[in-house]
Amino acid sequence: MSGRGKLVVVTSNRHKFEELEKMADPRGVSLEFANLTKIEVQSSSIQEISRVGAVLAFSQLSKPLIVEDAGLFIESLRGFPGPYSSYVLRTLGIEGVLDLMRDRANRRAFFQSVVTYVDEERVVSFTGKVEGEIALSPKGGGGFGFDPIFIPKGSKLTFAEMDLLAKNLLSHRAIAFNRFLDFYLSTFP
Ligand code: ITT
Repeated sequence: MSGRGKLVVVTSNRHKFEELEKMADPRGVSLEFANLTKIEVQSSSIQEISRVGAVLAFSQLSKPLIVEDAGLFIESLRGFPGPYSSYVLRTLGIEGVLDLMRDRANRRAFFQSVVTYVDEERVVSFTGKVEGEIALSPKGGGGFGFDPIFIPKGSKLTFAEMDLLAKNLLSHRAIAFNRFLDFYLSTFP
C-alpha cells in the first residue's frame, strides 16, 4: 500500500470516471468520483477550460484532484464543435452533427483531451489526441457522447462498438491520462 490517498476526479460524467478508473487501477492509483457543480468557463481553448475548472474545484475541495475536459474537432466544420462539444451534444445531438456533415466528403476529425492536476503546490496539464473520422451513421451501444459516430484511425469500429479496454488503448483520454499517471507516479512514488 502506498502513502498516496485517493485521487479525486471532478466530473459530472460517470462514463468518463469509469474509463479513468480502468486505467488507474492496474497502476495502483485509486480514484474517487466527485460530482461537484463544476464551474465550466466558456473559452475557445479546452486547455483553459480544464485549468480554470480544476483550480476552481480545488478552491472548493482543498484536496489534490484532476479534471479532464475533451472536445471533438471536425475538419470540414473548421474545428466545430471543439470546446463547445457538450453544448452541441445537448442541443443538436449526434443527428444534428451528422446533418451538418451531409455531403461532406472530408470526414476527418479528432478528439482532444486535457487532464489537469491541482494540489497545493502545482497546476499541471497533460494532453492527448486521437485522429479519426466521422461515421456516416451512428453505430454501437457502448461508450458515451459522440462515441457512436467516431471511428479512430486504423479501426473499422466506432468507439461505441468497442469495449472499455479497447477504447482505452486508443483514446485521447487514455493518452492524456497515462501521461498524467507517469507524472503522478514519479512525483509520488
Ligand atoms: P465533465 O463534467 O467532466 O466536464 P462532460 O460530459 O461535460 O463531463 P467534457 O466537457 O469533457 O465532458 O466533454 C465535452 C463533450 O464531448 C461531452 O458532450 C462529451 O459527451 C463529449 N465527449 C468527451 N469525451 C468523449 C469521448 O471519449 N467519446 C465521445 N464523446 C466524448
